[in-house]
Amino acid sequence: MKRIAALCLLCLAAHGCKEQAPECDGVTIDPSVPILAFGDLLLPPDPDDDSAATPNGPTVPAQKTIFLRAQCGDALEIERVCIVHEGHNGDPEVTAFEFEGPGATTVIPGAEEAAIRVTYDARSLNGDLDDDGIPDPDIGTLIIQSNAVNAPTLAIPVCGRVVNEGAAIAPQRCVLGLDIEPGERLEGLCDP
Ligand SMILES: [Ca+2]
Repeated sequence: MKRIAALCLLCLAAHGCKEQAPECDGVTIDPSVPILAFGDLLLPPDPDDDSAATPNGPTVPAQKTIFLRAQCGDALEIERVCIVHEGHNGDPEVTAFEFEGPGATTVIPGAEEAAIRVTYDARSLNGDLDDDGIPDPDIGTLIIQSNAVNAPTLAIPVCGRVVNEGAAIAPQRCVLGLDIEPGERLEGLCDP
């Protein structure tokens, strides 16, 4: 009887170890969401009062938060964070996405997480830039450069569109605006 009990304890211990220590060769980064899609938003009825939401839908500015969890023991070292995009309606002079979050060389201990809050704020309707009859969303990419082995350059699509109230238009596709392979590091994305 004693031998059976001892065997079972060994089983549990082995099982427990397997769950707590997944196979990994270094710290990994695990984003809470794969994309930040703001969807279709309306202009606020009073441009000077952002809190005056319309009854028919959410308005700009809008905010979403993504959490970055450090896994596999070691500390996650965030080197750079930025949002790459072409500006509202493709105009580089008009910023549509901004973020607040960890600055350069932020260290996140293993099993803890950092938050990045992204704001979408464009103050005119999105136009039809490619002449297919559908207003085109603003598409950006949130870039997180770190020492993570699974995604040293983590790229998160960020999308939003400002539309007329009651407009019946095709839903937007929120897709990554750059080519990156899993585990690949792209340098220079956050350089001005
Ligand atoms: Ca279009």
